[in-house]
Amino acid sequence: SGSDTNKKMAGEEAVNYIEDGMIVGLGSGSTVNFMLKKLGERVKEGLKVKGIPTSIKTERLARELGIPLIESVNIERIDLAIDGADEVDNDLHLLKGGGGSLVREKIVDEASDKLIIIIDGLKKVSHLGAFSLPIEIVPFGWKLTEIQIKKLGGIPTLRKKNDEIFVSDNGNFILDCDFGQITDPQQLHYKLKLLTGVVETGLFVSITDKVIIGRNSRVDVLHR
Ligand code: DER
Repeated sequence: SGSDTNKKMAGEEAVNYIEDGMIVGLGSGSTVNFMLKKLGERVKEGLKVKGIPTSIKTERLARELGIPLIESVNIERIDLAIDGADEVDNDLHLLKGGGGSLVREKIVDEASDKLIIIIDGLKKVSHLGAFSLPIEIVPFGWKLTEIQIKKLGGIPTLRKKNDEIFVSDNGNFILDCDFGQITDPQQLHYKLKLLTGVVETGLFVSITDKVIIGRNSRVDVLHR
């Protein structure tokens, strides 16, 4: 599909920013999967990298592709993280979590010296919020947390997968919350993060260095 072509272009362009000897944060999602396939080729050609995966699905694919991985407990710094996003606004703030990996993604992405986001053009928006905001919450008392989120103006939906409650790699639930247009992502993130049952939100504010956009059969690069 058109967006696959765009995702592939963006993903493969991002690999050009990976230098020999780097520790690289490996994001999650279908755009990142295109990046991983290209990175696997470069590793076969001799590129020396160590990857830190942000989800079990990324870990599996990276292993399949022969990309050397480092244990998360041993990680002390990350040179470059490459990740996808569901929406990117004009200040390069992100709405992420569509794939359910937002907690490990944010741990890696915010710790990294550099963060490159790879998207197809459809995800570049003027304001975040057309896509519901994923919020990872503790399963205990999840309906009480849901009530707190409603008080902040959100309309939460418990994420399901094949009619079962979706459980993240960290054993938590995810509420996909409609807040309408999000004009101040920092403020909304802070308010949500204060709620006891909230583990993390999909608002990645002021941490992106570069966005590589695949659109109209070319790649555009945006800098913060
Ligand atoms: O969950 C996430 O934040 C992922 O990055 C994901 O939403 C990006 O999705 P895609 O690359 O499959 O479109």
